[in-house]
Amino acid sequence: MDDNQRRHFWKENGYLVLEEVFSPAEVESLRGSADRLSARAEGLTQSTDRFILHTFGDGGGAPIVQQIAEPHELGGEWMALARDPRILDTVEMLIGPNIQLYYSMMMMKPARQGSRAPWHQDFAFFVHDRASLVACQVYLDDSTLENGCVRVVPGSHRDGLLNHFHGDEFTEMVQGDTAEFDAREVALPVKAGGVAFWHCMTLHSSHPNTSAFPRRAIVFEYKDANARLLKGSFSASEVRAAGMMLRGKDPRADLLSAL
Ligand SMILES: O=C(O)CCC(=O)C(=O)O
Repeated sequence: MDDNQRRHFWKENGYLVLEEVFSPAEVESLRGSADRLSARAEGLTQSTDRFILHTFGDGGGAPIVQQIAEPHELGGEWMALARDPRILDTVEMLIGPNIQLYYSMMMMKPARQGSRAPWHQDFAFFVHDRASLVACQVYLDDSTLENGCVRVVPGSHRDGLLNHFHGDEFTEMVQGDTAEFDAREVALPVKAGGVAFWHCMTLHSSHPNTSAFPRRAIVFEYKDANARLLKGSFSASEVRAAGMMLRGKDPRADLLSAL
């Protein structure tokens, strides 16, 4: 696909997969960094803001690291990855030239224990005044049907925000019957070194990892620097990301210089 075809595909479908963006040597080096990140959770018995742990089965085993929040704050290699032009050129094509990093999250999805992500739209977690945010997932391992690759509903980014609330409570998943999504879903297996992008309104989910292999991947959420947070559960990240301009013009620059 050339850039025009990619743009068109994205507009129609709300997702895009690029294979072989990073070389095997780069992936190997990122895996080593991911191992070092996980090692920092050694000795923890419960989750912290940084390390989200999970204990499986009867609770007798040691908790394992499921997710690591904001790895770009913990290692220069993750920040470099967030800034990599091979990613940002595509992000620019999708949301325009003024790009901020909103948050990052390492998904460890361990062998046989990585859990499912129910159907959701990322935008529900951080409603902005415009839907110009994009998730970019970089795969450190092959992502397969067996180890719980991401699934998307093509075109769902054009259908608006669905209800993620049960009464007053935000449930982190779309409420109601989701069988229709299962019927329309497209699974996105991507090899290590590949990258998947999805629109902040695109319905997506993933199944548990039933394989003997982990599915490690890092998600970067990028936003058009002009998009303003209205409400959301990522307010700490919003504070962290303030000033995290990666490319283009900071809309606050004129404001600040006028002070
Ligand atoms: O990596 C996964 O399995 C799910 C990722 C996801 O749903 C998200 O980052 O919003």
